[in-house]
Amino acid sequence: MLRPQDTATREKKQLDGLWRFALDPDGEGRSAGWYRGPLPGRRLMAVPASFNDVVADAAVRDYFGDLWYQTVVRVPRGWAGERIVLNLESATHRAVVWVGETQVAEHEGGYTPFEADVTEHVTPGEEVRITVVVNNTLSFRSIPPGAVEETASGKKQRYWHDFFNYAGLHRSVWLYATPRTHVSDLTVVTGLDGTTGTVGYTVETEGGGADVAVVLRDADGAEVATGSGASGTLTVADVHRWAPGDGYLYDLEARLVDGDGATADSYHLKVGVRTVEVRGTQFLINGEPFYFKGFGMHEDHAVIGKAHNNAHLVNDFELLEWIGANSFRTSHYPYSEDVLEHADRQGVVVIDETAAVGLNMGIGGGIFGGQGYTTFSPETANDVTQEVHAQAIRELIARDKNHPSVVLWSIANEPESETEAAENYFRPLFDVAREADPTRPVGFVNVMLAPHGKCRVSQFGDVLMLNRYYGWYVDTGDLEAAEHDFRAELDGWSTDGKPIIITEYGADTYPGQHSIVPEPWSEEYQIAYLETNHRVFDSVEAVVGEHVWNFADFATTSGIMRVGGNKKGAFTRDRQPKAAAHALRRRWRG
Ligand code: BDP
Repeated sequence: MLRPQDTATREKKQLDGLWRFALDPDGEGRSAGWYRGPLPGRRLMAVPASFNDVVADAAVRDYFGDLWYQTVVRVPRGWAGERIVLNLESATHRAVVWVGETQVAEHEGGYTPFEADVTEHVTPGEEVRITVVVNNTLSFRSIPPGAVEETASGKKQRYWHDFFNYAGLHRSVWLYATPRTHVSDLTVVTGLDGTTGTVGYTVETEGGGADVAVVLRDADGAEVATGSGASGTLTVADVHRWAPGDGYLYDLEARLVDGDGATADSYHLKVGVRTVEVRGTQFLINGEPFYFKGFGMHEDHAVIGKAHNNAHLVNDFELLEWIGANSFRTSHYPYSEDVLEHADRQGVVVIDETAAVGLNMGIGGGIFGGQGYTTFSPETANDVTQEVHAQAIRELIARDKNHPSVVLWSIANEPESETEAAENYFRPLFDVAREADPTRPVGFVNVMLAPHGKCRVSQFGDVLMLNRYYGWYVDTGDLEAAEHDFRAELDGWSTDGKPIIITEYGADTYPGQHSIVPEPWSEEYQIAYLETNHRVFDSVEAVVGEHVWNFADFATTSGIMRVGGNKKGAFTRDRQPKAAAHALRRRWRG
């Protein structure tokens, strides 16, 4: 799906702002037809935002079920005769959308966009009511999974991922207009042959016959290549490569040309010319070995929760630059497209992950064992779940396939992977990813419970991504043992002959907690822990990356393992450096 754009033939209108908002604890809104008129009550909600922390009420924060959003918008009068589309960048975790009294869209999955052609339901120049019912309940049929359990105090939402289940309209909502004959999709695949770059392109069209013309311009706007036809390959002599630290972008314009030679539609795509390849234990970008330095992150901020915000976006990237990070993982869900576009521009490398987190009943919220369910079974994660998961992979790749920053797909974080059931569940999902994108490596993130020799899913990945907490969850406080045990495990993984990225290692640290002796939770221990891990990585050739868990402290479910959130950040939640941030900066910037 193409992002809404303003071009010579297109116009977009952002619907962000204050929307009417109502919780629906009795689940009556759908049958009562709340979309037929103004929502009950007087509450307003910011869009984009997670609703949870905006309202000062525990019952709202922990609410699960249907939540309703509504706005009234005037359709620009200049859009008469155009195709008009309503686009939601994310509705967590699912939604139904009405325009006036007509249902126009339904979508499962909280972190990928969806849209509806609403041309027949709106009149340019007039107002229209848009109502969205978002549902944030997690079940064994959702990605991520969860369960609603009966407790002495009523029904409670349970889930097995270690971050707060923020929900709502986290990203922008758009109304946009395109010509009836329009570009509906665009795919590029880039290559390098010495100093010559290639840009293979495919343009999909809807709404009638038109010829396709493409133009590639450099960052200064000078034309460097042209092509015609729905697909083809452009060559660029003396290409300026997209590379880590050098986010050089060309602009590809796809134009539909009608019988008179006039432009019927125009769409622009930023293109970074680079290659990605796994060779033996190396991860190559533009044919050169790349070492990942950075973090697993979260979209997580005070008040707005998981909402996208441009000031926070720029600030987080400034901090990545300050500390010397060259990459991050979108743990544990697809991030806003604004994040990917910024990574493209900044030359920051991204491991792009689906929202499949918590598919492991051996672990939950940092606590091992005893979750009371079997991960894969007809009643828990089953064929239906697998199809929802497959769709999540397809939608992630469809959205992000053209970003040069994205070099690797992660189809799940720490799922159960040591059983036959896991092997059967995941085998076809790797095929789904490779079919959707034959050009990038695919992997999943392995958990400590499935070490080398026991994991039955890592055989399918091109890269090994390992989350390991030697010195924290195991060998707690004993860094000497941690160093020994971690190295021994990595020696095992090294025999697989694939690159290893340590996608998580980290120690909870309470800022301001100090200790002369190696005391977990102290700032000194976090540094000593990281240094121990780094000694191990530096001694294992197959290790091609280190992503500290986490970039910043973040909100999670409350419990005996967490003090005001997960405190493994190098930065605090409000982005102040802990001592470890300075230590990482010394290592990464030299
Ligand atoms: C891993 C998870 C991550 C957690 C982290 C932790 O991948 O989401 O937050 O450990 O325990 O299990 O801090």
